[in-house]
Amino acid sequence: VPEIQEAHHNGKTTLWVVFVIMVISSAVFAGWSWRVPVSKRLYHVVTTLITIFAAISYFAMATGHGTSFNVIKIRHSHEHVPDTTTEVHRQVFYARYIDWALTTPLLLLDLSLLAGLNGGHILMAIVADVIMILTGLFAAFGSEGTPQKWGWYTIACIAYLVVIWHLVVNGRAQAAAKSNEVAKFFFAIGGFTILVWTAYPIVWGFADGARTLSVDGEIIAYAVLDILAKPIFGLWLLITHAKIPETNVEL
Ligand code: RET
Repeated sequence: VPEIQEAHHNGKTTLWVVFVIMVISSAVFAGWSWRVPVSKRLYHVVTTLITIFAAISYFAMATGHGTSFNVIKIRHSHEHVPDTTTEVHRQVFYARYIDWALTTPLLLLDLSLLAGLNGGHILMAIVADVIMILTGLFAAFGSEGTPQKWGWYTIACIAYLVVIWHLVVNGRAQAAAKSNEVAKFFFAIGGFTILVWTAYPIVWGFADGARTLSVDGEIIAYAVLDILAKPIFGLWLLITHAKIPETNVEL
């Protein structure tokens, strides 16, 4: 009999709660965008799309879709008798990766516009980010639990370092060129982003990686991070954008 690792009551409830939070955030951000002139709506549009994608993804997960079981075969070797295997079937919510593949580029776009990054740097950061998410997806369904999955994980982490590089080096330099206030705000919200984002690969390591965190624990951990990375990030960005005219983008 395989060991089944899947969502239970607490996990499922959490998915619904976050779904509702994402819907409310989307409504607030969309309503807010109508109150600013069309030419100043870019951050509002990007930020609203982020929570709309998240709401769709959470709806899928809460209704039991966007998920699949990863079958891990664990081999046990014994002396004198043939090897035996046991199986772990762990639920993986691949809907998350679809969400992240769309929303993390949009979050980076928000930060890039804020800093005033040029097109080449924006594209590089976003491509590295998409590579990070897709290789993370390969890691999650990693080859029946073989060490190869940590290979994919390593590639994803390297791609993540490229993303951070763009924010820390290019982002800060460009933001400083805009104004002192923009530089300060970029440092704060960029630092917040790096802290929150870095928690994802850590949670992953205990959840899909080592499988020591239960599926419910994983859902709750990602729920907290998703709320920080999307609605809280968005609120902070839009409120501050309204206060600092140099954050305006003419696009
Ligand atoms: C994975 C596993 C492989 C290694 C790395 C990861 C990084 C994920 C990140 C996700 C960020 C998500 C956000 C979501 C929405 O709000 C794919 C977990 C480095 C950084 C911000």
